Amino acid sequence: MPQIEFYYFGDFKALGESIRMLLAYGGEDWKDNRVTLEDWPNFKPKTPFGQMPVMVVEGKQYAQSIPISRYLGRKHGLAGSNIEEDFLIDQNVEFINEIRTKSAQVEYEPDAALKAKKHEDYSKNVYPGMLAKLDQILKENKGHLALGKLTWGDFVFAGIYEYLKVMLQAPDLDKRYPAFKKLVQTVYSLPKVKVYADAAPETEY
Ligand SMILES: N[C@@H](CCC(=O)N[C@@H](CS)C(=O)NCC(=O)O)C(=O)O
Repeated sequence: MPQIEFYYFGDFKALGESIRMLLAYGGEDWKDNRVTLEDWPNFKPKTPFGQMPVMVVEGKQYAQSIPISRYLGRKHGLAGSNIEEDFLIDQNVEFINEIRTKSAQVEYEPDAALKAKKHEDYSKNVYPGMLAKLDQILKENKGHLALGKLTWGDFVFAGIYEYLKVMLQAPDLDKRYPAFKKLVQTVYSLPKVKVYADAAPETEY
């Protein structure tokens, strides 16, 4: 029986992929439970927050994608070497999360006309500044999210990147910000992550 059971929607990388990649990077004995939309209503009430991802270690359930990623990063030598360095990783991971939540306000707007209006507004007034800031952060950190080296924050970025492109309605993000795609490739090229990704089911984002 695997030591760690991981649960997330099978058809998506989104909030689950950083954890899958960190489990692979750490050489963990883990099972990648890819939950279907059909099975989800039955599993949902059994999870801590009614959401996935969920990770089960020694029979105990843990939830929330960023804390799980942080935990695995600490466990596998991808955290800072003091609390100030940890702060810098957290700060920049939180910024990515802020971009995600802003774009979710648009993407999950049920009224189609309002959604289009919000998208136009955010595309003009919100996203450009945030994306330019993120690009600047990567440039100041030698292509990484923080500390000028590989940290668990890079896994969060790489895991969520394709999902962000969809949420931002920005299929041209690779072209506009080549540093983004390069960081994704850096993480996916790590040998154990590559083994995981090559064997993983194809998902769009
Ligand atoms: N803050 C949570 C958000 C988790 C979340 O939004 N999960 C979504 C999938 S990406 C979910 O489980 N949706 C199904 C539902 O709410 O029923 C995290 O980062 O883990």
